[in-house]
Amino acid sequence: TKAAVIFDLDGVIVSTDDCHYKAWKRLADEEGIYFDKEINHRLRGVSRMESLAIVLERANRPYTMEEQQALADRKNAYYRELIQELTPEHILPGVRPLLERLKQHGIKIAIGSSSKNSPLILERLGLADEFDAVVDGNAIKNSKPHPEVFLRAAEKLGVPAAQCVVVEDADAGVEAALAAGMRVIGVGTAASNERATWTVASLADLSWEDLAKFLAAV
Ligand code: G16
Ligand code: MG
Repeated sequence: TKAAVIFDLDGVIVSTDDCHYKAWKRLADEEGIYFDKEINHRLRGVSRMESLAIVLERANRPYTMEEQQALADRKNAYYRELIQELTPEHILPGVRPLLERLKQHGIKIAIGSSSKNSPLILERLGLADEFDAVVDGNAIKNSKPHPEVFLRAAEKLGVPAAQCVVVEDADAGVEAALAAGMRVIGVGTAASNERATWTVASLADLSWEDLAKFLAAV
């Protein structure tokens, strides 16, 4: 197969989405801004500043640009405190065996994440050297649903976009992959996304035989 696989990080490799929720919730509570899991859902795959704009929709006063930057920095400090606790045991079920299979078959793998904290997360998980390419929030101008992150990953892998398959948990990420001209496997929250090419509840449920067939068709 000529295919390559690009993995989203948060929600696919590791459940940092709960850490994001806790950090935004702490910030919102301190600022007296209403925030719940439903609003949090809209932040998946979206950049930090765009996430803040969504959180501030419920604010009862305007925030200056300087204040917004300070809020984003504060949220990130809370978030980094939480992700310090990550260990290789937090890698989601099914991920490790899948990465091993892909490597055995010479299929290139990459990370395509909106998160500027990707290097720290990969390091905490012991996955810093596992991928052929990592493109994260530090390298891109436009966050998902813009295709930039996945297009850059394909470029770094040296594989045409049409031969890349993306694994995503967020609707914004599914749209980004499709906009990049890639096929997309929706997992977790995106398992119910009808726009995804293929869906599985969890990577632990993905059979290698089925995936191999899917990749061979690319
Ligand atoms: C992740 C999360 C988003 C988060 C974004 C930016 O993207 O899903 O909720 O807002 O990163 O994170 P940071 O503040 O760490 O730069 P992905 O693409 O890995 O799912
Ligand atoms: Mg995600």
